[in-house]
Amino acid sequence: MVHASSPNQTTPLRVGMVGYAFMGAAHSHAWRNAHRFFDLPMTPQLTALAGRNEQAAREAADRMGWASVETDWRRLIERDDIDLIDICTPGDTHRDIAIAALEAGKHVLCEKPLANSVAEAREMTDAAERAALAGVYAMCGYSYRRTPALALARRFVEEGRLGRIRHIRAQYLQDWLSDENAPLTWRLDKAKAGSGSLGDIGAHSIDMAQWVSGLRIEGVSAVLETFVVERPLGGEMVGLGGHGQTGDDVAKGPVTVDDAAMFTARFEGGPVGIFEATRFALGRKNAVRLEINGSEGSVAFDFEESNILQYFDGSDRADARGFRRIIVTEPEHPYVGNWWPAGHGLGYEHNFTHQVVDLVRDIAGGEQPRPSFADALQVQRVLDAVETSAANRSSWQQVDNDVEESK
Ligand code: SOE
Repeated sequence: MVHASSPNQTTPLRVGMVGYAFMGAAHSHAWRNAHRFFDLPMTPQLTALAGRNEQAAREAADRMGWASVETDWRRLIERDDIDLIDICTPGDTHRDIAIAALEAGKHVLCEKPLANSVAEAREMTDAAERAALAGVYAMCGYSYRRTPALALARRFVEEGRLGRIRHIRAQYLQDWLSDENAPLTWRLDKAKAGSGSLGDIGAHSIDMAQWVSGLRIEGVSAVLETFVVERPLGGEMVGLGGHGQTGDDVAKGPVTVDDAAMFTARFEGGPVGIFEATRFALGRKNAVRLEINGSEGSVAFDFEESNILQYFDGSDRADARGFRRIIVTEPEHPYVGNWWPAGHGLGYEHNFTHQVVDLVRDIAGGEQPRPSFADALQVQRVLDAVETSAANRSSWQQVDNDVEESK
């Protein structure tokens, strides 16, 4: 492993990544570019990529800039020339890979949601906390924390610009499952993905709402729905929707997760929240929305206009009040100063680059990167409470927020 003490400009951080589909591509881009735009105390090296299909993994490695390939993640972890394991695989693999990596003294970046159950997330958190004592760190990839407009919203909350928070409204809307013939992929298989819209995208909303507001969810009442209960087999297990085969004789398999998740929530200190996550919102591609209303002001965000933060300042003159549309591209805004001149805008991939920047700086500085596995375990507890509530006709479910887990 790389030791946290006295890193310098030339200290490499040798990364081994497991998985190479959508998230793997986004992470590869980040590992390749972070140090080219930000001063980093360590330089990421794309040392090895692991995937079971050797030919496909080699093609992905060549395309995305990885120096070597392994066909077994265990071998990746055994290698002496790897300092950090980046987990970009479905949720059913997270626990085993993360724990083995941490026990081998490798730092870990793990895609969200942290695991497929609270029990797995708890084990991973225990392993992460043991490893942190030796300066080996783990972080979960709730990447929207690194969207500049959302980081600005959090700054406004911390500065007290919103006053006392009353409403937190979060939606995550996609439409790639609207087509009933879209094929069955791993994201629709409970054994692989843990849950559907809830864990895939609702988990982002939960993390984002809690992180921006600084408040944890205490309890929920939920509804889950599966609209299309079976789908054509043979879908790419790595991609999103696409077009499956049609016709009566097409073999189909069961969808075992929710298509849509909705819940009301109470936050600590009094605010109420409403959440919606769906992959059936026809026309909405990646509408990650958050609105917070306080006694002094409001903020509103939609990832479909990801460079904009809307801000209402209740102290403005009554005749001039209205939501301001802040274009979050000024050097004063979080992360933005290292990119383009004002007004030129950032995109989805920048979240992952910023995630790498923060992770590398924390590792080098001997600081726990956030969201920690403990933070992600708490999100997992909210997901669990939502599922329990929905299974019990929306009965109220307290979230078991452990006191020892920090926010
Ligand atoms: C698919 O719904 C997905 O790729 C999520 O898994 C990601 O976390 C989200 O950022 C984009 O959509």
